[in-house]
Amino acid sequence: MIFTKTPLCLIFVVLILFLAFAPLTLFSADRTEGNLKSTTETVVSQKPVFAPMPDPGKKVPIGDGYYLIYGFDKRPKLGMIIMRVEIFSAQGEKDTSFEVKADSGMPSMSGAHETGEQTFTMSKKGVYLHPINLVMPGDWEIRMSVLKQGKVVFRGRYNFDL
Ligand SMILES: [Cu+2]
Repeated sequence: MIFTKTPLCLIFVVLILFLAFAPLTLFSADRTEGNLKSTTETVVSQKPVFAPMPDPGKKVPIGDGYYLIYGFDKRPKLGMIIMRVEIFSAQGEKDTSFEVKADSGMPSMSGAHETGEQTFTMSKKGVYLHPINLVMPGDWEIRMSVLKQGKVVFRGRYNFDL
């Protein structure tokens, strides 16, 4: 009698244990995932990512078929240079409804030369312009943000040696 009952009892106990702990396990897995996700989002919002851009003069896609072409008034050298940016639609029409911002500095001297994000001005010919002061030789980085109606649609960086 005992021998026939034991397996049934065992199965019953295992079943009850499973029912009792399964929801807990699911819940804690869910929570861990939520925590991880929010941690990642926090990191992203604190440190925006700037992807390396193609060289000056080349098309840089900025989403929705739009692209920009950036360059400088002269080959970057010590002193003040003017960065110029033009934005075009997929049809190749110039678009001046964006806002372009940039910060620049030396990655090897983080915080030493950064001016903070500054907004480009618009020339009569529809070119976004911004002066950048290259105060010493070495590695430089320009971090550019393109905004549409206040929202960032593109971030890119240009690294060069002086
Ligand atoms: Cu420096």
